[in-house]
Amino acid sequence: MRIDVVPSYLEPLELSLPGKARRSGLLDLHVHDLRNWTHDRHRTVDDTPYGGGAGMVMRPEPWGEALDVLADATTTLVVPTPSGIPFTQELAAELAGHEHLVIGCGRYEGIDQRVVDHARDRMDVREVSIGDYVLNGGEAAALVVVEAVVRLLPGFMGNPDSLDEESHGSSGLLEYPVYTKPDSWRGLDVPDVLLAGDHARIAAWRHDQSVRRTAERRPDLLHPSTVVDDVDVRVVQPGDAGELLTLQRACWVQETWSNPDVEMDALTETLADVHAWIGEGTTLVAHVAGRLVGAVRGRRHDDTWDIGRLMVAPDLQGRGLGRLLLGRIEELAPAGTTRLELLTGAGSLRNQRIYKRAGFRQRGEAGPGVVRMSKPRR
Ligand code: JD8
Repeated sequence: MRIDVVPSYLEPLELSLPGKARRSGLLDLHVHDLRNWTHDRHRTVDDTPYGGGAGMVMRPEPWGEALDVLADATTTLVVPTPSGIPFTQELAAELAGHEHLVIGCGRYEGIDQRVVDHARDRMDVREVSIGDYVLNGGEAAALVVVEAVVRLLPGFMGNPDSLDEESHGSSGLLEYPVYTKPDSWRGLDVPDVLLAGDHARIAAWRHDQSVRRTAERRPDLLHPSTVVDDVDVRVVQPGDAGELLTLQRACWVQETWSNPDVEMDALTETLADVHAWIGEGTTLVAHVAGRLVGAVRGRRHDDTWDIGRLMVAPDLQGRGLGRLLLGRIEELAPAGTTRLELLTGAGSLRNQRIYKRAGFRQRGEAGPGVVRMSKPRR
């Protein structure tokens, strides 16, 4: 593969991985100074923006001439920009199959838009962003793109299988935690399963760790079916009360661990109390393989849809089931309600993270050790 990078000061490209790829002949890498395509004494590459505004814009002419020389119809022009499509492992893998990439690194407020518009009629152009934050230029992004693409070049990775187990690899899960010697360090031990040599149990543990991490940190990556196979979510029936009482007690015991000073009425509720609360508002229950594994209730208070009793069986937590139930009960918010609200333990940080990811924001205390979280109804 040949890669041309404009403009030039990308010495880091000489080091590390691209350097190794060059030495192994897999990569033909060239970096160029855009000023080589200027003709004025000051070698000017920028000018003031049409329409006014702060900063400078990169002139089209040097870019046009550079691409006339460096690119042709087989080229893919990659232009890092905060307004680009997300640069992902999938896109990196696609680009790794291309013959020639030109990566155009902008500076200042960006490159005159006509450069990309003109190129689109002549070659494949990808405007990409490496993340939802703002850099001062495209160079760092070019480094990211080059490294992510080059390491996928056929023949580059010593053991290509390891690519599958990586985050964002073919499993779509985040990678599992890794350990090496010593097996005990500063009082922290390596998980026994990794020392026992039972490869089937190690593989199962690693997969479970990957699913838990992904649900915890990137539930957006989890395909609903990965959450928990064939979840059936329906409106509660009186006959569910018994299982609900069991689930409730299990979940609230857990809540006492992270909120030791909070009075947990639900812990001492009886079957009759359960029948009472499922009689108010709308309660959804989730079943997996016929087992009641989750629940959530919504009740209307004036313009607020009051969400509560969100429970997930302890052995199935961390797999997105809570998000699933939260999303379902949100959808049932009656017309005329403008806000969604819920209460949770001040110590229930994991729950709060799930609610924050779902758009809820803390709205102060709702009593000793209990916080109120809410969000506008969509
Ligand atoms: C290229 C100029 C700076 C951007 C005014 C700050 C990518 N994920 C990303 N964040 N930022 C970039 C990026 C920023 C760039 C250029 C990429 C060229 N700038 C500009 C617009 C606002 N300044 C990026 N990929």
